[in-house]
Amino acid sequence: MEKPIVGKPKPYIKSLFVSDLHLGFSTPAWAEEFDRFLRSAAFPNIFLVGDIIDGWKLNGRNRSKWVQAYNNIIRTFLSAARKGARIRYLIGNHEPSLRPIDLDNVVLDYETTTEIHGRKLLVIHGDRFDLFVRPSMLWLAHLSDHGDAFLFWLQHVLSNRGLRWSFRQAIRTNVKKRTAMISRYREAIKRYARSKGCEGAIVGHTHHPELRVDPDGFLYGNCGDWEEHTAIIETEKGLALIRYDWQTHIVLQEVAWAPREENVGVPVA
Ligand SMILES: [Mn+2]
Repeated sequence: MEKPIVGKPKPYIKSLFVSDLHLGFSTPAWAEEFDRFLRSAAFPNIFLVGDIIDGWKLNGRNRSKWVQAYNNIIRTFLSAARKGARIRYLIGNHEPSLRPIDLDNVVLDYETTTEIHGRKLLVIHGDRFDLFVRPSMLWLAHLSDHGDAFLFWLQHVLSNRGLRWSFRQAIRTNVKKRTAMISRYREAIKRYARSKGCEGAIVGHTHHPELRVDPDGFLYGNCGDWEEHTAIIETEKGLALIRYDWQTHIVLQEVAWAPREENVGVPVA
C-alpha cells in the first residue's frame, strides 16, 4: 500500500505539518534525521504543531542535555524563514514558557487556521482536549453543558499547576482503551473545529499518526511524532501522511482532501 514518491516530492510540497519532536529529550540521532528531512525540500509553509521543544525535560529534575543536533534544527528553521518560508508554531503543553508572538513570517500562537484547496483547516497541538479523554475525568466531560470553554479553562489551570498527564503514556495501557481514548479525542477536536467553521483539523499530542476523512467529510490529521518519523505534507494532490526514512526518502501513506472538481479549473481549449 505504501507508495514511494522518491525523486519528485520537492517542488510539490506546499506545507509541512510536524509535531512532538520533544527536542531536549529525543535522541540526537532522530534530531539529525529531522534536520536532514527539513533540508531535503524548501517547504513554503511550516506548521510546528506543538511539543517541538520539551520544556518539561529541560527544566525538570532529570535535566537533559541540549545538544548540537537540536541547535542545527533551530538554525534550519531560521534559515528557512529568512528565505521566505512562513513558520507557524502552535504551542504545546510541554512548552509552557512559550508565549504568542508575531514576527512576520514566524508566528507563535495556540491555534491557527489555514486553507487547503478551499477548505478551512484548524491547526492546534491538542492538549486542551485532554479532559475530554481522561478516564477519571469523563464524568466532568459529560457535564459539558457549561460548554467546552469551562473544560479548556480547567485543563489550562491543571497544567499550569504542574499536574502533568501524558496522553502518550495513557494510551500505552491496552488496545481497547487506546482506541476509545483516541476516538474521544478526535470527536472533541471535531466539535471544536466545526465550532470555528473548519472542515478539518491537524493536531499532534497523542503521538499516534493518522490521516482520515470521516463519512461526514471531516478531516482529522495527527502528525504522530519524530520517534516514528511521521509528518503530514500538503502537495498539489492534497494532504498526505508520510514516514520519513533517509534511505528510501519519503513514503506516501494516504492522500486526503484532493482539490475539488470546481477548483481544478476548466481545461484550455
Ligand atoms: Mn503534548
